Amino acid sequence: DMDLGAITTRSAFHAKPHGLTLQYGTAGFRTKAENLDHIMFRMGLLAVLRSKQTKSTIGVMVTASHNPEEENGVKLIDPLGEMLAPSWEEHATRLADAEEQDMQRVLIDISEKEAVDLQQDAFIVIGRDTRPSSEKLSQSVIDGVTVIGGQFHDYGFFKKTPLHYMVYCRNTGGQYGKATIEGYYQKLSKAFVELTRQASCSGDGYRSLKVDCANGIGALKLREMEHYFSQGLSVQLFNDGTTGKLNHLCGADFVKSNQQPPQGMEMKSNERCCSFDGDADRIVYYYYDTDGHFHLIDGDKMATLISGFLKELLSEIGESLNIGVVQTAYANGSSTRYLEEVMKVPVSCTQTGVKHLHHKAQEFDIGVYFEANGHGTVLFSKAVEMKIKELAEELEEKKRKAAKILENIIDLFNQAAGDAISDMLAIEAILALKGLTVQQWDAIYTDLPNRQLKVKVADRRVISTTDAERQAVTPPGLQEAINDLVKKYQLSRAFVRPSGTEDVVRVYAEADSQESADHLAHEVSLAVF
Ligand code: NG1
Ligand code: ZN
Repeated sequence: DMDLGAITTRSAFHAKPHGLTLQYGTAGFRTKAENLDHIMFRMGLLAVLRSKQTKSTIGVMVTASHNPEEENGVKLIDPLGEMLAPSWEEHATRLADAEEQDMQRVLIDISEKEAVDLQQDAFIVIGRDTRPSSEKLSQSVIDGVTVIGGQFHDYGFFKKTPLHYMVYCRNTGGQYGKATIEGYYQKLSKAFVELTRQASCSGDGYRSLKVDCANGIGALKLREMEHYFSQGLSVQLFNDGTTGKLNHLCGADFVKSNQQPPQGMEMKSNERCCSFDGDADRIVYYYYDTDGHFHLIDGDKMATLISGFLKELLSEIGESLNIGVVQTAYANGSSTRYLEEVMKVPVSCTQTGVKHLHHKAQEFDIGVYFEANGHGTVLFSKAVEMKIKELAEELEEKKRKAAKILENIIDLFNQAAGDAISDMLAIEAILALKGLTVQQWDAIYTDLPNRQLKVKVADRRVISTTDAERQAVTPPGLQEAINDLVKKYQLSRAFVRPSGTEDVVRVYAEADSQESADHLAHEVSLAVF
């Protein structure tokens, strides 16, 4: 049973700042670290209730990903490594907002609504990023977990994705791979090394890559893992956290939003480089051409490379498995057009946030999903996995080869959630197998020039959207204003939506030239006020 008296007593040590209301958004709770102590304690409580209800291990990750170092956040991970179910997001918001005297009632209410068996055991796994505030905050999570009678394992520093993976493994009895970090690294590396062996090798030094680690967790993890895959790829790490500040002037978010290289990285022309974000679940590629122009290769182009490659393999093994790509409104218009019209791959658009993409991708035999900013992975249905295993044994040479490649590709993609290292190895393997240079990859299609802006408004929630966030419903008149502005430009498109992770409204515009995209974004941001 819940010892409500003890919970109330402990809760007083994690008091809620007066008047603070927070919402469980796309990425859980995020705000200034100093305002998060009570949230952490309460999410410890909630994770235990969720664990009892699902009779499974639940994950709690303390991180604010690419947000500035002073901020932090927390999110819960459901039994199969997935994002928290929507009804529980609402419980999280209610519990977070409850005043001290209402806590007991809210806890009882959630338990009753969700028919939680309070006698059931609960097990929670906890991970955190490298932010200075994360250690203390994860202690508050533990305080919540233990006071309500849960057991836990604290993994300490952790990349978000392996925590997803760990939750998945614990709940599926280890069939998916050993539930250890070591097991995860080995599985990825083995698949990668086998794939690169299957590639007919091109010139010297082809498989070396410069990686900007955003001064985050990716550097630690790559160092630990490097020796497992070094036969297939040598990585040179920059912004490895020894001197710089997390996500400061570096990392995937910086590179993508500023469309410029990170500081602290030496780049020669035509050299393939990539950036992770601070918690290493996002990756973007880029290079300088011989004229000194910077080329960004974002999530959309990764999705295109990957889905094109998978489609070729499927046609080689002659199976009519369906493959689809899932994007958001931020996907570059050129990528959508190329996927649909040239590659003839069905494309779906969902709301921002990987949970939406992940969910949609599960509808395909093979679902490739990426946000433009570099979050993503590939999901394979159980039926596909079985079919491929069969084919890898039985068929004639050519088909068997293709099936074997697919088998390794399946192992390479993290099925629980995207992971920068897993995506990086998959991309590197595909480039090697196809014998593509970074320029050839980039040349698949040309991005439409685009601009993203942030606008501060009094209350961003006055903006609501529909059609996967591409149309504004409120405030009245806003969508009409955007439509009129868009008409003034060629190949243009624009939309606005309230951010789920920052107190801003995001504006996106694309058009036939950078100047037009910049103008349009600026004009739309004026219409938001
Ligand atoms: P918000 O703040 O809701 O736009 C941002 C990213 C998402 C996702 C989340 C979670 C953009 C435009 N939005 O969400 O793609 O990465 O953070 O980290 O990049
Ligand atoms: Zn991230």
